[in-house]
Amino acid sequence: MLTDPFPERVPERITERVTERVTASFVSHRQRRYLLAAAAFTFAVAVQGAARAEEPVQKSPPSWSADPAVVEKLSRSRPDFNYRESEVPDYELPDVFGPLGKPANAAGWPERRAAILELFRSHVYGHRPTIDAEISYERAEPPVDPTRGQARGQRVFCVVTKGDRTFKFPFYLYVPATATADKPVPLIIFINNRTPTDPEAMLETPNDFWPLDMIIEAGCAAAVFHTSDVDPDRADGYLEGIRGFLAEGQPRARDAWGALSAWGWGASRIADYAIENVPQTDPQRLAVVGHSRGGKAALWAAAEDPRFAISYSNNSGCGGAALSRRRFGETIARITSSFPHWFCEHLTTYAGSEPALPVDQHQLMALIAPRSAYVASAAEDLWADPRGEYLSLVHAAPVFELLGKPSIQTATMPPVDTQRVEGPTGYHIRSGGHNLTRDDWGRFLRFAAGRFSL
Ligand code: GTR
Repeated sequence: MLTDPFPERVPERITERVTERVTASFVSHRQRRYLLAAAAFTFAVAVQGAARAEEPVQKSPPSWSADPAVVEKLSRSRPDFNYRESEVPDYELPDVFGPLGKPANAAGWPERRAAILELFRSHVYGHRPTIDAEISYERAEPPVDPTRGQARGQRVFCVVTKGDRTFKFPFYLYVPATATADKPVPLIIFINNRTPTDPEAMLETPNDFWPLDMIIEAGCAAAVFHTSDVDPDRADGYLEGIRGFLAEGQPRARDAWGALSAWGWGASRIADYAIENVPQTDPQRLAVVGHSRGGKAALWAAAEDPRFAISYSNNSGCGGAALSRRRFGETIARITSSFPHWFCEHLTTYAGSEPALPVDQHQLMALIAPRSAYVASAAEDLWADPRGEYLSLVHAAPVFELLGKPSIQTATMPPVDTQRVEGPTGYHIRSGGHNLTRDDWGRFLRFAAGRFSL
């Protein structure tokens, strides 16, 4: 059992200076502990020096660490899972550049990227099939406008036709009333995994999970679809969703796509629709957002579809932003037995043997580089491993760097309820539990304003 690798109480300002760029994928967990111990020592010397000179030591807010009371409570309620930093097993991450190693320069990245993508497809999310079907769109009656004149809405069906069979899924798209083809706006596509969106209900009660009012006010167009309309969120829903439809009822292969990938595919079909049919939206400024299982899908959506300029994952945890090798909170064994339909079947091979998995989730962030990856955690959502979610971004930094877009590299986490933005990457940890709130959206939209020059 190892001690916490991150000296939480060390003021961040000083730790940052000493540990910056200690993030390359070839630095093992053990080496990092050594470097961080050195950082702590340097800090102690600095503090001593400051005390001698009788200069006031500048106080920075402490970086986040889990509330011991929450750790205790969760450890009691789920004793089979680890919530203690001190019990995170020693681990060594796969090289962030994948099996081909670090290239001499950015020109070598596409080949590395392709190899990593293939590993994720084969071992984690599955391969999407070749789509031998026709895809078209049907507009239904326009929906009511909960923004009261600030936006124009559409209700659309994506229609997939194969021979004489069809599969349809609906989505909503709202464009700010001021957007024109000459002044197109970013489009933020939300993968909704909770209560289906109902604009009628939003007339009465604003929707905090998908706050259309905030998105429109920020100057962006907004689209939303429900996960289960594309592929049911049930282990026995295969034949009712797009996967079963395209496979013509054939059982799925061990490395075929899971529901997370199908949901990401749905987001890409909305992107297609907007690019072709909604000139008020800007194809260069597309974002995809998801919470929890939707957050896992949003990351993979951006890995599969390079048109997404930003991928936001909120509390995405295991199989999302969190490093699997930390085995903190939810594990591969748990997720593949509770939600076997989310991933490719092959992922079950790594239940209890994470070190054998040829990739880890920092490489999922790397697949998004040099585009934007935004990770959000919640302080009490230890099941999703906030530190593991943050570290994925940090360990992807060498790829962002290679591609000329330096990203978050600071090993210590930011304090709760603050936002850290570095180049194309962003992170925050909100106080409270597992949820997507207006507070999270506020930070997402601030980040979008920066990236999309709003
Ligand atoms: C949990 C699951 C998580 C997360 C969450 C959600 O039960 O263990 O991986 O995805 O559901 O989607 O809300």
